[in-house]
Amino acid sequence: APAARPLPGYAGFKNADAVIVHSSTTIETRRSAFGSSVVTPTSQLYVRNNLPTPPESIVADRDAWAVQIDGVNRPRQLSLRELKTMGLETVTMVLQCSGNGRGFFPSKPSGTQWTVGAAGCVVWSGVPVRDVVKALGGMAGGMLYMTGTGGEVLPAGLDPKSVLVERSVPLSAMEDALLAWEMNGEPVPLAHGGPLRLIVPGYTGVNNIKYIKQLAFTAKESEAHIMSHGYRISPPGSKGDPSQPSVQEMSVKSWINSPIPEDGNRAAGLVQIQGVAFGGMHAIKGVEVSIDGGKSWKQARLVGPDMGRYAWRQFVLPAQLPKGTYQLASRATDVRGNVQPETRGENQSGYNNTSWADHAVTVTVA
Ligand code: MSS
Repeated sequence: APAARPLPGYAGFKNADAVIVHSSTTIETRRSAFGSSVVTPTSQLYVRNNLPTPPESIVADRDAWAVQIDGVNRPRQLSLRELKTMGLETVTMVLQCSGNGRGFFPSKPSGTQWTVGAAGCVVWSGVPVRDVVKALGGMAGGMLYMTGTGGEVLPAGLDPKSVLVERSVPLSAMEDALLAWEMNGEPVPLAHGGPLRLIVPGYTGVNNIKYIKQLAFTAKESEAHIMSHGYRISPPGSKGDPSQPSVQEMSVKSWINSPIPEDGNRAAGLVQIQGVAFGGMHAIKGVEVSIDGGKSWKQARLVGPDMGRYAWRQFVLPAQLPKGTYQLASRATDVRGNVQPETRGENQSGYNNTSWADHAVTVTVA
């Protein structure tokens, strides 16, 4: 086996045994490392950076970090110190890369070959965006989008629009959005967007802008390439363009984390089949588990605390498994009745894979 890549400096605090380092900007949580405790420890949460990580110096004096708020009646710059006086809320949210599950597309779309580990369930604390808007006199008229801009220093000599990390989401997403300075009980580490990150619950990873330097209410979507052409659901064989849907709301999905082939053979007998399930925008209603590749299903039990509709739930199905080979699959349903589909939605870049068949595992019990 090739030697594992070392952790990049900005992610040196990660648990090297719990992650797969794909590149200096992409780190995936191992399927075997998700555990059964709902919240994903920061030390094993995935990382996806579209640009080099900003220098550590931006987290040296966190309270001094400033974000420009535009598209409100009194636009101005606010420091993190000021934001902390304006409001406080906590939301537990599944942070999931739009490309999570890309590795299961037979077409092998270009990009990181994530399987299940470009996702985690994270507790975020910060000020509700709607409180900030209120404090600045309300939103200016005619605005349709909330547009967040990342604070990276852009590589010189390039058209800024081609590299800038800037994303627009519909105004409806503002309702539960936060400007967050804390995650999992600690100041947000630089690797995950500290000192300040935009959190858009229910929306795919890319919409959650790290080291946010500008939050604007706008009449139009951002013209940055990452918005206009990147992260679009393009038909296979075509290029992204602004007419195609952008990756936004997540939909219902689940997968099994134990038993899995990576953990070696299980002893025959009672096995606790377990995994995670989330609805994206809506809470999970139930999860079914199959041991025969989807021919028959049994209702699993939801385990542990319910951290709200944007969080994931652990599920378990106890099963007596005699010696043999089993195809284990899980299929989640949200409270709106949306059922996780059998097949992926084909698209050029391998986004939004929620197929239960793709996420099934073949396990041998000896
Ligand atoms: N932000 C910024 N500023 N930059 C970058 O690069 N990326 C994205 C988000 N945000 C970025 C941002 C992505 S793309 C993702 S996923 C996320 O983030 C991740 O996170 P973490 O913390 O995990 O790293 Mo895909 O859809």
